[in-house]
Amino acid sequence: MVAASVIAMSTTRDNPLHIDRTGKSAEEIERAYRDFGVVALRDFFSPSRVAILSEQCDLLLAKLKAGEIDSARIAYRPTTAGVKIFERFDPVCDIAPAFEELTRDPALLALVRDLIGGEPFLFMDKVIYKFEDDRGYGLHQDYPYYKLTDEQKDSVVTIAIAIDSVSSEAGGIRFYLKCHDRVQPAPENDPKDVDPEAVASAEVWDAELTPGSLVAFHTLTPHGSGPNKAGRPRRMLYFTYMPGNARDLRHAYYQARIQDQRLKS
Ligand SMILES: O=C(O)CCC(=O)C(=O)O
Repeated sequence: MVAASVIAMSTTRDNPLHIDRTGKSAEEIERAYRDFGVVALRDFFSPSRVAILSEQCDLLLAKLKAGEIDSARIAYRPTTAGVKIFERFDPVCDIAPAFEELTRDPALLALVRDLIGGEPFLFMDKVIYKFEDDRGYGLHQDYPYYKLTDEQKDSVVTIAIAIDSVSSEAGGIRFYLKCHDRVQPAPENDPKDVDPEAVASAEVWDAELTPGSLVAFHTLTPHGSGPNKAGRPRRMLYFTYMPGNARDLRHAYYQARIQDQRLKS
């Protein structure tokens, strides 16, 4: 049974996309993920766990302000006025014990195992703070950014965990449903992104999440986000998993990111 408040947020009433984990079988969750390319599970983590994650965010921010964090893991984005603003730590788990512990949470790993069909390896981990006026992300699929092989594309999942509540006003994420069967055409000047025209007829889902809820989305699911107009940060964790040992791939991904950071600074 889908909760009434959730139905109101969904694009269609029969859409099992945004579901309450209680009473849902692993098969139902996996089917929703396979069909739509995204599935949201409400209140996956308890309020006390969320409080620990929130404290971890505050601690990291205090370290950032004290100049104690290596610049290679700090990323900025533009505000709506085009000013550079701090956005995320990427990677983060090696400097954040509460996040690292969460990546090994048994319920989370069981979910990921079901979705990727193998033993999860943490390929990418980051925390996005999305402060007020952060402009958000253009429409994209993660796949071209991760430099994966064609065989890997169906077995990579990102788990986005809400630490604060997420809504369109707070720079929430829009997911384009049932578009994860291919690499979508890119616009002329952004070869890694998705041309909005290519998915214009797709049904969309604007994520509305309570703290502790999560969204699992396929590496080919087009998504983007708007500016944060909520007058508060909108903090989310992103863990990307793939099966097997992807240590070299993870290393190559982060080496390339560090190189990019150096070129930008
Ligand atoms: O957190 C957001 O607003 C979007 C993040 C996103 O799209 C990404 O990291 O791929």
